[in-house]
Parts: sequence; structure tokens; C-alpha cells
Amino acid sequence: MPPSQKTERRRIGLLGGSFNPPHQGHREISLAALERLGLDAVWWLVTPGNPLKDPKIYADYEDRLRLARIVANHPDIVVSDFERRRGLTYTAETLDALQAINPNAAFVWLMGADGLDNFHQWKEWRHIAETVPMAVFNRPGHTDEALASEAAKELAAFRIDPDNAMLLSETEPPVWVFFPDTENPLSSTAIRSRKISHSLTIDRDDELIAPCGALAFFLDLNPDLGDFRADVIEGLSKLQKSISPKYFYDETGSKLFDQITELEEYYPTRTEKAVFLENAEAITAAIGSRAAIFEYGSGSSEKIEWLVKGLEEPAAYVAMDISRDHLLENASAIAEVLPIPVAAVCADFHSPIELPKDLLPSADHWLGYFPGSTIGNMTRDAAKDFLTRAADTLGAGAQFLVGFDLVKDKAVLEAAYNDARGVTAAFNMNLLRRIKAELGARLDPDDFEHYAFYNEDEDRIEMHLRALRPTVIELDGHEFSFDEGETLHTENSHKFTLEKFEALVNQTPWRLEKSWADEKGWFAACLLGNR
Ligand code: AVJ
Repeated sequence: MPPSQKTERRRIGLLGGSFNPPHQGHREISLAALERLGLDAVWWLVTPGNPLKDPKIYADYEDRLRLARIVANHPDIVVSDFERRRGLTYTAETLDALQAINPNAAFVWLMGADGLDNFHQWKEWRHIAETVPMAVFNRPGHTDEALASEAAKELAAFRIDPDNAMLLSETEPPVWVFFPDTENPLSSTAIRSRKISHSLTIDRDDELIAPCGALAFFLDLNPDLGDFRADVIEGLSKLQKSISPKYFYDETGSKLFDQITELEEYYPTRTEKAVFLENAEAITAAIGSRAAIFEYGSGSSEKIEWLVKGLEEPAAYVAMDISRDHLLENASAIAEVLPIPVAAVCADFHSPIELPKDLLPSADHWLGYFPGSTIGNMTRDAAKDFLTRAADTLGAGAQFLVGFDLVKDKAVLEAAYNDARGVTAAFNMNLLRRIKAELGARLDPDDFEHYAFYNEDEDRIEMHLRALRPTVIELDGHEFSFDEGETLHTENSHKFTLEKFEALVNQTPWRLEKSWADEKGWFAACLLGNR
């Protein structure tokens, strides 16, 4: 992962409290802080219980979170259950934990003036003051009596003028500011125009872990999405013209793939589902208790339900995908229905991934999950490298559950990629449409045909676009000519025997623990372990 180029740190205000109930005062302080301190976001840290207060007076935690999200109603206010997830009750510990996982954020502690009154009774309050700059907001109608409090007196020398408040977040603590009036400096029309219905704050330039809506965390590793134009030019320049299958999956391509999975001839998706569901008990028993699941290429997160239901005390589900918007949408949706913490990581599994595992402390071990025979798209070397990286990501004592397509009768294989309705052909041809529409290439799709066959030497289905007659693709002044019958190679879909898969696995830190297949022996699920 290249280090972030951004030199300016993200400025984040932290407003802690029981939010019992959340109210406009919380919102006013947050809006004032955003404006006057020049913050990028305010995180509301909803504490499960204030040790100074009686636990019986608390409303249900989920209710407080939900209500807080409604009251916040602002794109830059994020309601977080971080303290509950980490089992933290003291602000001093929460701050240490947040700084440890977000070294690139500049945190500011926000408080109402009433908080200052008893601040000197907080656990390690001096440590707090030495750890983060603080901003105290007087509430309308209150006098400046908070300034007479014990903590205010002791910290008096570190107080700066509200006129310099913009510098607060970048000033070395201890430092604090007191705003005698917390009138919201934004006009109400300005607030209204910024209202949205949910509060998701995502940083796209920084690698940042933010508490994010219903998600336990969202980690954005800013994956390289590839340069379609450069990759097409490079691929068309090769002796065997080729292009990565990842470019199949624009919106049209993704819809076509969904249709493929429903086709009579396309057995893999339904066979895999049957393998997982029919062996659910054995699979979940072999995984054991308190596994945290990390799904590679989680897409619509549909396949997690095959697994999670039968698992004993699953600890967490972390969805990972390269497509940020789909990931957030699908992971957030699954977070609402799964009874375990759900998080999301935007990344490319062709690069190393480091998980913030300490955010999910109850896990006994990690389980990589890679269904869909996507591993078949990789060359053997790439698959070996991928499995080796995954062992690193998941750590010692991890397991890895992989679904892959098995070698079988050639006619069955070839039919699956040459369906009678021509959906696979349309899926393949969609690439030409994209090259034409998005890159402005000059080409005639009618000069090409879908071509898929089983290459027995390589144990793989190959998909190509084959020229029906001599033709040219013109792109950015380049002319790429095709002889009649010449192909553009668009995809490999490797098939394995169990023996060959195990031989591949043995060249990585993993060992085969168990495997399952359907009666016909068409599709397999393997559980690997690195213990
Ligand atoms: C998603 C890679 C598993 O190889 O069968 C389906 C893609 N290509 N039909 C596969 C695909 C053509 C699919 N994978």
C-alpha cells in the first residue's frame, strides 16, 4: 500500500456521552465545533454506561444509537458504538485506542460547559488534557461559571483565545479553548441544505478507519482501480492480445453475470450453493467457535448467510471488495440483519491487506472466505501468491474456506460457457461495447464473435473475442489489426482436481484440512488451515 500523499491530517472532533437521550444540544455543539474549529467530522461516542451514573437509568443502547443518528442528521456527524465494541468506559482509554488505530487523525475533545464542572473527577483527566486539544462550549443561558471549576483553574495557562480556535486541532496539548456562547454560527438555511438522511463519513484520500453507520468500521485502502484505457492499449499491443476479466464487470456486465448464474447450462453457482448448504453442519463444525470471517470479493454479501447461520458464536463478518460504493451499500445492509459486528474493507486482493484485528477483540481465529471459484480466474502463480498473502493477512491459527470448480466432462464445461441463449456471449461482447463507448475506440463489434473452449493442457476454460474477418481497432491513434480468426483473450477460468488443488496449496503456508463436493463431483469447497 503506497503511503498516503495527504499531508494535512483529518480533523475530528469527539463528543462523548451517554446520549441518554441525544438532543439538539449535542447537535449544536457539533455544528459549532465543525465551523469554529474547522473540523472535517465530529464523531459521537455513545458510551454504554457512565461509571459515575446509575446503570438502571440508561435507555437500551441500540435505542440511543438509533436516536442519536436521527438527531445528528448531518453528513459530517458520525454516531459510533466504538466504546461498546471495545468494552471501554473511560475517555482516557477511548482516546488512546482511537489514536492508536488512527495515527493520521487530529482529534479534538469536545464538551459542554457542564462537563468541565466535574472534569477533574474523570479517570486520568490530566492524561486526557495532555493527549488531545479540548474545546468547551458554553450552553446558552449558562454563565461562565465552568471557568471557576477545578480543572479549568489548573489548566488556565493552556487556554487559548476563541479567535485562534482554527489552530486548536494542530496545537500540541495541553491546550484548550472556551467558547462563552455556543450559538450556532451556521444559518438555519445552511444547515437545512446540508441535511441528509444518514450519517456516513468516509475519507477517500486517507487510509482511515471510521465508525461508519451500522458498520463496526470502514477501512479504505484506496485500491488502484486500474486504468481501463492504458490496460486496453497495453493488452492490444501484445502478441496474444488480451485484457483482464475485471473489466467485464461494469453495471451491464455485472447484471449479465447475474443472469449467467441463473442459466440452465451454468452449473457452478447453484452447485456451489448446494455443496455449502448440504454440508453446512460439517463445514461449520470444522471451523469451530468464535471465528471472525473475512470475505474476499464480497460483492453483494449473499454467500455469507450460507455460513454464518450454522457457526458457533461467530465473532464478526468483514466484507472486502474493490468497488467502494457497492461494498458500503451491501455491507451496511447485511450489518442490519446479521447478529454480529459487520465491518467493511475497500481493497484489492491482488495487494497486501492488513486488518485492524484489535477492533474485533472477541475473535478466536480468522477465517478467510473465498467462494465463487474466483480463484479460478487467476493463473496458478497468481493463485499461489494470493494464498500466501492471505496467510499473512489472516494470521497464525487462521483457516481459509475456498470454493472452486472441478475438472469434469469437456462437453459440460463448454456448454456452461456457450449457453444457448447467448448470455455468456453478450457478457463477453460487452467488453467491446465498453471499449467503444467509454474509450471512444473505433471498432465494429459485428466483426467479432464470442469464443469459449476448454483447454485441456491448462485445465481451464478460455474465453476470447475472435475476429470473423480481418479488422482493426483504432484507439488513441493506435491501430490494432486482427487477422481473420485472431483472438482477444478475455478470461481464464481454471478448473482443479482435488489433488492438483492440494498440490497448489502445499506450495503456500496453508494445508488442506477438509474438503466437500457434490455427488457428481462438479464443485468443491476446501477448508485450509495454517496451524
Ligand atoms: C466469476 C470467474 C467464477 O469463471 O465461471 C462466467 C465468470 N465467465 N461465465 C467463471 C464467468 C463466463 C465466472 N467466475
